[in-house]
Amino acid sequence: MKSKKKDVIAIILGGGQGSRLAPLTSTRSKPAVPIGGKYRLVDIPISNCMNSDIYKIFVLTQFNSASLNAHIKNTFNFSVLSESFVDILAAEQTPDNPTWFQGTADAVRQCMPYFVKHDFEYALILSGDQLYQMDFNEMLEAHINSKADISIATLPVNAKDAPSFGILKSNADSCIEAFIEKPETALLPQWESAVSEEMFAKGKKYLASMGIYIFNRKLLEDIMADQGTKDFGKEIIPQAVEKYKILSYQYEGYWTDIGNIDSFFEANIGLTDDVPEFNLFDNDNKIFTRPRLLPPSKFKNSLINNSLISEGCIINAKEIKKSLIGIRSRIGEGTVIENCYVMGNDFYQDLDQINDDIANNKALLGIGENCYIKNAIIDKNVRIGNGVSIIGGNHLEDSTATMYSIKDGIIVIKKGVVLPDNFKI
Ligand code: ADQ
Ligand code: ADP
Repeated sequence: MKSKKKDVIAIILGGGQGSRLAPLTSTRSKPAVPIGGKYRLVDIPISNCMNSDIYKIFVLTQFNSASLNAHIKNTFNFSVLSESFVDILAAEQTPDNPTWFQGTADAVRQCMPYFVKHDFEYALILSGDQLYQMDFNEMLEAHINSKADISIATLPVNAKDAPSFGILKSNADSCIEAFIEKPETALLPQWESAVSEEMFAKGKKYLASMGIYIFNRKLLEDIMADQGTKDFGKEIIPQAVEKYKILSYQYEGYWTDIGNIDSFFEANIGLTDDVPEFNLFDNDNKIFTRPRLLPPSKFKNSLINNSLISEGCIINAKEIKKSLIGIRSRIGEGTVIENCYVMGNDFYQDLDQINDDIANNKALLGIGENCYIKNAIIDKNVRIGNGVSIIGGNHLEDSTATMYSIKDGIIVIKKGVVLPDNFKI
């Protein structure tokens, strides 16, 4: 293991209510949502920290789910390294704080007593719902060299995306002179920046905040002493622009927000591209996750194209294309799966359980025979019978039912539900 960065703590904002990722977040906290077939959302920022030698990591979450605790405890056990940890800090009611975290800054404020117990000079504040690989040391070096009080990682975006982000303007020294959180489209002409020719050609003329911040410790402590501010994007950063030196650390690599069902689905399916923008097959930038000691996946008569198949699967499907198949998935003969993220299962059924289910006419864990599933997310531990058809697409309106939700044409089958034979959506 590489040497540790002693003077940095990382604070991962693990999520508010998680409503934009519902129903994936209805039984678990956002950082525990599975991605990429075998990972969890929180693995991305934690791996970026580890790849940058940062080993003092806090994950702030609105509620503390059993799955998040188990995952962190079993995966990121740095106890052999002194002063190295991944700690989950969940919103808690205390006599001073009767409420949940009221926003990103409030989450950091409520957890300050835990941070200040540690030795650090810089706090690296990260979002928990982004897919990217970034060396935070380069950003830290730029922050230190420029003698900034705060640094914000930024990237050029186009006019369609700009209203979803904090947009800023910087001077020739890359110091931020103005910042607006999520501007209306009508205001955009005032917020154009000078960007590289390559970015300009793509229409990416606006510099967006990636929600990745470095604060000097003393300044963070001072800012957090003001009880009135609840949010970094809406209050702290716009107010700080007037008072402090804020560096725009420009990044041009792959980065995407995965905070809602549509972007989460697109980012996952993007991993099945011939050359995905997010590289899981990288010797240096590994994505760390829980090692599960599962058997190799087994296939029979299946045609598989542009798909990621995780460990421990039993696959007899006819065809799988442009899909991610999660750990321990079982897929029956004749089934076709297209453009889907199947999250897999937490356990296998033994033969007795399988025989009981067959005797009781209950669908087995996994996906049955002769199903057709397209444009869908299948959460964990789902039982889909035979002859089931689930076809998502823009022809469907957003809706929520007991067993599934539809968002932006993507059908999300909820965790643990049973869809009987010949069920159709
Ligand atoms: P948003 O992503 O819209 O904009 P926000 O919803 O506040 O901002 O979320 C930032 C991160 O904090 C997310 O990972 C979220 O899950 C987490 N979070 C939100 N509320 C939380 C809470 N109460 N407790 C713990 N974690 C919480 C921000 C910035 C923009 C910037 C974009 C880039 O405000 O300026 O452009 O990020 O994505
Ligand atoms: P999620 O992916 O939804 O966050 P959890 O992590 O809470 O799920 O659940 C995963 C854990 O639950 C695994 O460790 C698995 O061993 C266990 N588990 C869940 N259901 C069963 C079951 N029916 N039989 C055995 N183990 C189970």
